[in-house]
Formats: sequence, structure tokens, C-alpha cells
Amino acid sequence: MNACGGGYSPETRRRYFISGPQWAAAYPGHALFHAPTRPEIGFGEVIRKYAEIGIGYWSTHDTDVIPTAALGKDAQWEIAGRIGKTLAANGVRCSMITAETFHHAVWAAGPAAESPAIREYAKFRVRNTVDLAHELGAGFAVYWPGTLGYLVQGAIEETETLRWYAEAINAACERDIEVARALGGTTLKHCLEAKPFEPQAEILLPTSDAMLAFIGSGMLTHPEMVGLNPEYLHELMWGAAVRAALARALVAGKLFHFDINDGYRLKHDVDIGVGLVNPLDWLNVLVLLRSHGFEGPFNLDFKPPRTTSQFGVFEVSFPTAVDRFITLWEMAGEAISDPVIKEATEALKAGGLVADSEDQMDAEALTRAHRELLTLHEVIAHRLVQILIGQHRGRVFSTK
Ligand code: XLS
Ligand code: MG
Ligand code: MG
Repeated sequence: MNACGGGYSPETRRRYFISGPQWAAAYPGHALFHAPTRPEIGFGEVIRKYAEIGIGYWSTHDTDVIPTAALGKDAQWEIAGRIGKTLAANGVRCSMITAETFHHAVWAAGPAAESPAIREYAKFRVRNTVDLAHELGAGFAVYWPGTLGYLVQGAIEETETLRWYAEAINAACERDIEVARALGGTTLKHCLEAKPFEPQAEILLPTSDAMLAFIGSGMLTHPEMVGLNPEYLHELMWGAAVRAALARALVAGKLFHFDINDGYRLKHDVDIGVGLVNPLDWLNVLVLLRSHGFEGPFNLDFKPPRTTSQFGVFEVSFPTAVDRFITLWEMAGEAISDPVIKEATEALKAGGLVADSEDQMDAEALTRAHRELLTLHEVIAHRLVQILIGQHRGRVFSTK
């Protein structure tokens, strides 16, 4: 790490609204075909290490820290009390709680199963997530429906299942209104997270766009409280241009929270650290977000690779992920104020001029007036690569 030139200071890192998930740091390296490569660790160690690195916010699934059997019971509040003390002692804040509605065997048929008893249990779980979020001072609740879909065809009815899923989200919002009123505080931001496949073969809400349609479907009692937690890689997994997916969320006023990571198009959920695969695309994503005033939360939902040791998780994986994000964020600021990009963009927006003597509605004349101007698209793209690799600051390569 010293050979890499070191990193930002913890104080600098804390200036960004970056959250570290409990599950990301505690991921022991297991998967369907993979045995764990790292030991189990608890919230005490994760929060302490995040504090040392300068990750100022912590997020968690309910069951990352509370055994399923203890949820909603006295034991839960005892654990929540210990979490609260650990956070305070380390100067870290809880930003988000998410309900695990995919891992336990109870979710075999998903959170919106045919069985009314399972659906009541799902409502209990999301209401309890809201309670935990208020207790720990979080502002956001995330719902990744995970198993809302199917492996075998024809057994579930999609419209019914979506209606049932809406009932769970409604239960969370209604509970939130009650709790916020009782505490004299504000309600949470409820964020839906889409993933196109995994762990089900077919997913009923596979993309952020599908979720926007769901929010606007009329099935939610409080659509104004519900928005999105897009995940960078989840959008790539279906082949999206991530920046365009985020733009659609922005114009709908629904970009609430953002899971940051990296990976490959049309492949499974490899959850690689931000910027390790697509740094140019990431720069462009952050240009869009910065120019629209979105400043987080940026949730580090990646998985340290199985080849990284437990020591490496906190010495290499998390600090470098945070630092790549900060560097790309600062570069995005440079791109936004870059004089070359500015001038080129302004010229494009001014448009080409068809001579007064010519027919203003003549397609050929319009094409001629724009032919040279449109070359600026490629100039802008080149300039962005220069910014990414530092050439705009005079970095030069010689063949000699
Ligand atoms: C899984 C999701 C998950 C959510 C929270 O693929 O990314 O980690 O972010 O449940
Ligand atoms: Mg995620
Ligand atoms: Mg993922």
C-alpha cells in the first residue's frame, strides 16, 4: 500500500457520505461453489475498522447482526443497544437498515408468497426493520426483494404476487409514519433495489425501471416515501447503460441511495470494488450525479475477493475502494468544470447555423450546418479519457 503512494486521510474520507455495509466486510468468501476463505467477524470489529479507515457510516441487514429467532424480541433490543454504543464509541453513524428477505429458508417462496402466514411474517420483518432504523438513527431503509420471482414456470401469478409485495412495502411505510409521529421525527426514505437475476431465474421487478413503474402503479399507499437504491453492477447485469438508468431515476426524483461496486455486463453478481473494472464509465456516472447534486449515500456494496486475506479486507480492500471513489468523484468535478468540455458542450448546444438565405427546414442544409460541429462528441470523449489518466494535467508518455 505504501508502494501505491498511500491513501486519503480518514478525515478526508469521512467528508463523503460513504457507508460500509456489515455484510461486505464480514463476507467470508463463500458462494455456491466456494468454501469460505476468511473467518466470521462481528459488528464490533467491522465498525471499529470502518472508523479507523474513515468510513463514517455503517449499514446492515437485520439478520447480519440479529439472529432470526431474536428479531422483534427483547434480545434484539439488547443487541441494538450494544450496536448503538459501539457506533457512538467509534464516531460512526448508522445510515441504513435493510430487511433480509432472501436468505433464510422461510423465504423459499419469497417475501410475497401465496401463504398469508408468510406474507404476515414479511410485514413483521419490514416493520421491525423500520423500528430498528429509528432506534439506530438511520435515515434509509432498503428492500432488495431477492426471491420475488420464480425458478419453475406457471406456479405463481405475477399480478397477484406484485400486489402482495406492495402490501409489505405499504406496511413498512405505514409503520414508519406511526413511529416518526410518536418520536416527533421524520420518516425514512424507503429504497427498492433491483437485480435482474440471482437467486431466482426470473425476477418480477428486475430493473430500476421496473421498480419505478411499480412505485407509480397505484398499488403503493405512500409512493412519495418510496424510491430507489440502484446498484451499479445490477444495472450492468441486464446490459443497461448505468448512467442512463440513473438518469431515469433522477428525472423521476427517485434516486434515494446508491450501491457502488463494479463488474461485468451480462454476467452474475460478482460485486467487485468500485472502479476496478469500468473506471471510465464510473467517471461518467459521477459526472452525472455530481452535476445533479446527488451526494450520497454511496454504499460500498462489494465483496472483497476470496484471494484477499482478513487482514487485507481492512488494509487494502476497503481503503482502496473508498479512495478510488473519492478520486473519481474529484475527477468528475474536474470534468464538470473542464474548459475544453465546457466550450465543446456550449458549442453543441448553440447548434449549427443554416444561412438565412437557405430553407431552415431543409434536412440537407441542417446536416451541412452540423457536420463539423458534431465531431465535438468525440473530442469530449477523448478529453474525459485524458482526465481519467491525468493527461489534462500534463502527464505525457513518450515512445522514446
Ligand atoms: C444483493 C444485494 C444486497 C442488497 C441488500 O445482491 O446487492 O446486498 O444490497 O440486501
Ligand atoms: Mg446491493
Ligand atoms: Mg451486487
